[in-house]
Amino acid sequence: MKRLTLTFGLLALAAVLAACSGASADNPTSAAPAGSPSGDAVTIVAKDIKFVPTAVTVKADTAFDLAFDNQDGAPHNIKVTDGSGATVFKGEIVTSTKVTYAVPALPAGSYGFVCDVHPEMKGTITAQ
Ligand SMILES: [Cu+2]
Repeated sequence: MKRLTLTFGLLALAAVLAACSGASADNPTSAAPAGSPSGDAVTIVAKDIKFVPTAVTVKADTAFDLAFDNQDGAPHNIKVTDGSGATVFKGEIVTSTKVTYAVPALPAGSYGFVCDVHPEMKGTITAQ
């Protein structure tokens, strides 16, 4: 019984540590305006089952950080597809949180982005 208690205590501690480190990583409160192509960072917000903005521009042939701010209680992600519909990037599905996706360099062209959970949530990415 004592051993069981100790094991549970360690698990609880690990859970607390994981929660803490996650929270601090998610809290750099630098508020760049959504969608502005400032530098190499791009922000897309998901709110009310919609993406804001629905069109973003990035630098071609340059990997970039895509800040994804899901403000909904519903799960969303961002999947990037090329002109033929092939997936070129797939972000993890998150709920009520902000994450940063590392998107690989995109050759110049037009791309689509969509939520895997809600196919009606769509937008376009222009790499130029
Ligand atoms: Cu969604």
